[in-house]
Amino acid sequence: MALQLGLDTRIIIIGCGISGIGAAQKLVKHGFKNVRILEATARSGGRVKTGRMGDNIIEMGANWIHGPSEENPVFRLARQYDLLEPEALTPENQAMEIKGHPPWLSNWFSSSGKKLSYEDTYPAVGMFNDLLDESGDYHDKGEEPWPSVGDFIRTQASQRAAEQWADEDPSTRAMRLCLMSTLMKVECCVNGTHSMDEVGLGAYGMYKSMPGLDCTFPKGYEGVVKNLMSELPGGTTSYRRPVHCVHWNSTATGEHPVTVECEDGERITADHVIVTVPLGYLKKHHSTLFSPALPLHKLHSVQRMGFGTNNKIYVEFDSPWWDEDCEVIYLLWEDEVDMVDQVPDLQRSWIKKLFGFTVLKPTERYGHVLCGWIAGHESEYMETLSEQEVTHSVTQLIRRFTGNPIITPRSVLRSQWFHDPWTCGSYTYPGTRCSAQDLQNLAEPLPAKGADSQPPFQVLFAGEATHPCYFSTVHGALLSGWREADRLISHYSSIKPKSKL
Ligand code: 6YU
Repeated sequence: MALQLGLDTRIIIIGCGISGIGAAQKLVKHGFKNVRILEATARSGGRVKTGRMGDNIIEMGANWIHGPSEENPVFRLARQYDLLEPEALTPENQAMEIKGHPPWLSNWFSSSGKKLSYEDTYPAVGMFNDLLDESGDYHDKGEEPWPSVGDFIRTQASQRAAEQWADEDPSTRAMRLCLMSTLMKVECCVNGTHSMDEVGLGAYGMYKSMPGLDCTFPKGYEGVVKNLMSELPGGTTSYRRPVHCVHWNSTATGEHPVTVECEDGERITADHVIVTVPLGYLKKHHSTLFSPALPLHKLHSVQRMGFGTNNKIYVEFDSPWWDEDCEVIYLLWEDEVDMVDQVPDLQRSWIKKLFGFTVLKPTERYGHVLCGWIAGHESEYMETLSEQEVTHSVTQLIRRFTGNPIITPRSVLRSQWFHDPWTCGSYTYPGTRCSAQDLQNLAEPLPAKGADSQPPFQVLFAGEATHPCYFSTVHGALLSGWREADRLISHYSSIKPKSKL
């Protein structure tokens, strides 16, 4: 059988996140015997990271399966491993077309301590959602009349507000524009960017959503990781083994063209290395991670693609201050008529970037726990503060917006993805100068087949940032790992055994 060829080939995978695990699982399943994962930290899962807050299971990284339906491989695995609630499996849930924005029931609070009604909020929410939908269309149109999604939304919203809300009193118009500032901050979190001014209008539509109403894992996202890991032979992964440099195209090592140099000085030779480190890490360390250096076109794509920060701040209360059916709480600052998504002074007003909270459901399981969301440089600054300082700012914020001067959280817990040395941020977004070519360049192996006289596919690239339309997600990461495993599988399947003389 042709596939038997190459099964002894040495394959090293850098990173034990979902893409690295997926690549290893597929290679092992196909009979490759010499697969090894080198992971910098002491755990598997990377940005899939389940934690605890008291008795509650919470997610520090990935939260939902985005688009849980048949074509989503994470959904299929979660179903196979029996990790989901029955509701997530229903045909109705799988068929819902939400385009990345679940139709959650919301409560709106303003900075003067007022609760807004549905009538107050729906005109601006409707206009904003239309503008977001329209932003996605520019990719297929092949034109980019504004450089960024932020510019497009801001100009169009001002114009449409002047036309459509001309008869409203000035305070109503102002409140609606402030509401759009909050929704811009929501989008900063969704996209993992500092500002929507940094997300390319033409590139925004490269991201594709799948049908299905986003769902969570009652016992934690890491269930997927644990089940996948159990399919690998024991000892496949070496933990606390950061890689310092991948030496490729090397003729000095005899049979094996690649040498992986670990930070502890160990040097491991290989035929192929699959690099799955996050784009944030690659941006910071590319010059030391590869020798020879990355080709220029690949490096430019690493630099052009965006990688930003989105953090969570979990807050637990003794009793709720939101409606029983509420799924998301939005905070509206009454001085933000300019549709801003950045604060003027990080130290004094970083907390203004927090758009609000999602409510952990069901209440019977979680009690009264909210998850606050904050993106961008304000989020990176938040990471530098002590837990007490974060708790203080969140408490003051909630007191102001509820008008309740004594409300006090029982506990607070936040993530710190920007200062995680192996991630350096949260996830990928399409920057203003990006195109589909950049994602293609990120995924391109070194050297490409037939590029020169060196053996092909010495260094392969997987990870969420390398998926052409599902970047920034767990399913994108998994598919990218499977893609690179398939690349090697078909490479060895296509090699004809040499006939014996
Ligand atoms: C999703 C969601 N979600 C919230 C937050 C975060 C992310 N995502 P990994 O980093 O996992 O693995 C790499 C490993 O490499 C790691 O273990 C390192 O330690 C190791 N490493 C690094 N350097 C090394 C070295 N030198 N040597 C050895 N090892 C090294 N995705 O599907 N649903 O709800 C969220 C969310 C706070 C931080 C998310 C979500 C993103 C996923 O978590 C992420 O993509 C994958 O886990 C990455 O796996 P990986 O294997 O590639 O890397 C236009 C437009 C766009 C709109 N985008 C909308 C999409 C929305 C994205 N949603 C995110 C939202 C949340 C809330």
